[in-house]
Amino acid sequence: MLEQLRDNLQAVFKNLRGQGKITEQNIALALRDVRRTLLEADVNYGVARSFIDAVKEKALGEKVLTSITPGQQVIRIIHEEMVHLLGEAQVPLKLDGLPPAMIMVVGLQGSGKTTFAAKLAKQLKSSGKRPLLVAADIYRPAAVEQLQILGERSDVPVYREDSRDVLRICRNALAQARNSDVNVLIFDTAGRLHIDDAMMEELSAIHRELKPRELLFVADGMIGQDAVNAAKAFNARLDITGIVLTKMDGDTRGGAALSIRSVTGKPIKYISAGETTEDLEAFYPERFAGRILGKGDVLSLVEKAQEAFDEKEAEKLEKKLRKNSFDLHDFRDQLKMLKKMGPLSSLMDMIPGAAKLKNAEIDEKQFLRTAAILDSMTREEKSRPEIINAGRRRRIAAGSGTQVSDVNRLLNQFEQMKKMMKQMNRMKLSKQALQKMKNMPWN
Ligand SMILES: Nc1nc2c(ncn2[C@@H]2O[C@H](COP(=O)(O)OP(=O)(O)OP(=O)(O)O)[C@@H](O)[C@H]2O)c(=O)[nH]1
Ligand SMILES: [Mg+2]
Repeated sequence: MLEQLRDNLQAVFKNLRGQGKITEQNIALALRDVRRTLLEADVNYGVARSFIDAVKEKALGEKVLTSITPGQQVIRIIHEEMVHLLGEAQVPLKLDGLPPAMIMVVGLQGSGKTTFAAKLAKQLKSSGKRPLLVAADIYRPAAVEQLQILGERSDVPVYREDSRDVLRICRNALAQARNSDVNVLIFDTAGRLHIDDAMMEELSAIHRELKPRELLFVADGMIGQDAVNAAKAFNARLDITGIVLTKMDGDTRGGAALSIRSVTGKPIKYISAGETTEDLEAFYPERFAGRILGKGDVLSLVEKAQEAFDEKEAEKLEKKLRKNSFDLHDFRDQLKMLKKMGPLSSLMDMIPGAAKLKNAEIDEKQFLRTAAILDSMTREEKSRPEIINAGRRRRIAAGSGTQVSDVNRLLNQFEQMKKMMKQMNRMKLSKQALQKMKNMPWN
């Protein structure tokens, strides 16, 4: 999914990261590349422009240039802005209120409405709802049959009727639902080749009468800006409540995904990347941005570690971790290497979910204090931290010009770190990434 876009952005980022010192001009050049990449991915022109403007403004306003990792900061801002562009938070379906909740599925011909309706029905069913699919496409020959088959496959009932009056079919379906235990109705409507007035009026009529809680526009992710324009037109007529992006498994360039929220002001609620039920996922802007940016943060962290650590050291350490024989000698070595990697907070920022670890508060001064404490320990103490009793703690504190509480804190930190490393061990990362991440002393 979106490989081309991701690869192109990664190339720009690599360039940015490689530069120790970054000037305003470097940023401008990098952003020009990002903009070109977005346009190549078929992102709406206006959307790409305001995206770049927003990133530029933040980058120049946030003292990025004087930070120690300016390249990283720019990438972080791009990530933030991308999450913003995609809508920030996941927006769930509104199914509350008096049952049955009604979901109307609309969109251009062949965009994947019927497939989506069946997938959604199945997901809702497995989450305990009792859905009914309504065959409201009476135009395309075999459309009703198709829904019937997909419904059977999903084990969800289908309401169908031999009538040429769509509004009547929908009305009857609702009546039937009210007389049964059905609590979600999903209307699969007819596709249009273009925005067509008569058909749009038909949808409007259903919408006005039934007032469905959700009016989902299904957009074919492969057709890029055409999908965005169609979404805009549907939204203008029908005031949609959300968007479903389909065919994200194909060689979609990503333009529709990145523009549609901004152009319509409506949230993307689902993405579908294949033809089975499992391929339908709720849309999370943060995750999606992560995909586009290639989980860049974790990768860049690994890259950073690669620069500072020597391969052999890393292997040695991994062996120790495997055997769980990581001790304070290693801790001391880690601190030395860590110094080469720059400020801790910037590293923390790069690990998803590590922000909370900041409470561990390892600042630069403490860094030196920690090193002094470690240097005041005997070899044996470093190899077997468990022997460091109260008397030894007092001696170490005196020797390093610190307090016993500092020594205690360090030993606690070391314990925490070992625990984190164990957790890291369990993370499903590539072998190489794992190896590098385990080298992070502050874990
Ligand atoms: N690869 C892929 N194909 C999909 C996806 N969703 C739907 N399709 C395929 O796209 C084609 C059209 O899907 P339908 O669900 O029939 O689309 P529709 O919008 O209901 O079409 P009309 O009712 O004719 O307007 C079918 O061949 C589906 O199998 C998807 O996420 N990925
Ligand atoms: Mg259909």
